[in-house]
Amino acid sequence: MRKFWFSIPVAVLVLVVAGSIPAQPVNYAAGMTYTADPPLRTDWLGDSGGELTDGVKDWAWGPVTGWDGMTATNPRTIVLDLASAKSDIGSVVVTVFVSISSAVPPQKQILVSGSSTSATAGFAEWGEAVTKDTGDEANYTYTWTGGPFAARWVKVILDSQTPGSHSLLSEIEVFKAEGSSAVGDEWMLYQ
Ligand SMILES: [Ca+2]
Repeated sequence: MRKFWFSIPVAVLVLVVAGSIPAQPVNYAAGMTYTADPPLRTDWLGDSGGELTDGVKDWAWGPVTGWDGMTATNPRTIVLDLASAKSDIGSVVVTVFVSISSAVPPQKQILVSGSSTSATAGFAEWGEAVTKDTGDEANYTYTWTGGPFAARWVKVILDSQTPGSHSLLSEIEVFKAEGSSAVGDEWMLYQ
């Protein structure tokens, strides 16, 4: 009996501690490769090849890459290769650099689609990534949620605000759908 009464508070404590730590979202896009169509203007902002998946998204020119509005047609697409098939993509977040004073506007629209076939075929449209246009000089976060969906390749399609406008971005994240863990479910019983 003594052992029984000792073990219950310890078990509750473990559940409380485990339940209070928010799970870190899994970003499937981290460090992954991508292709762009039309090609990114690499001589201009200097994307060394991985700026959109390197985790750096400060509001500054350094982490930014994209398309020069004077030369790139709309729409402008990025296809991320997640390296292996995923079954549970829950959200996609695109960080867009906006500087009105430098003539870099928000995007008119960003659409998200996914494919399990290849980087060039089999894409199903998932929906629009939306943001709140604050008018600020800031990064705008365009977010699509609606999964879980399966895919290996994720495409984002940007339409600039008006023809001739730049599309500049610093990061694309593809998050695993959040699900409740077994520990989380047990913790709920104690609330
Ligand atoms: Ca980045």
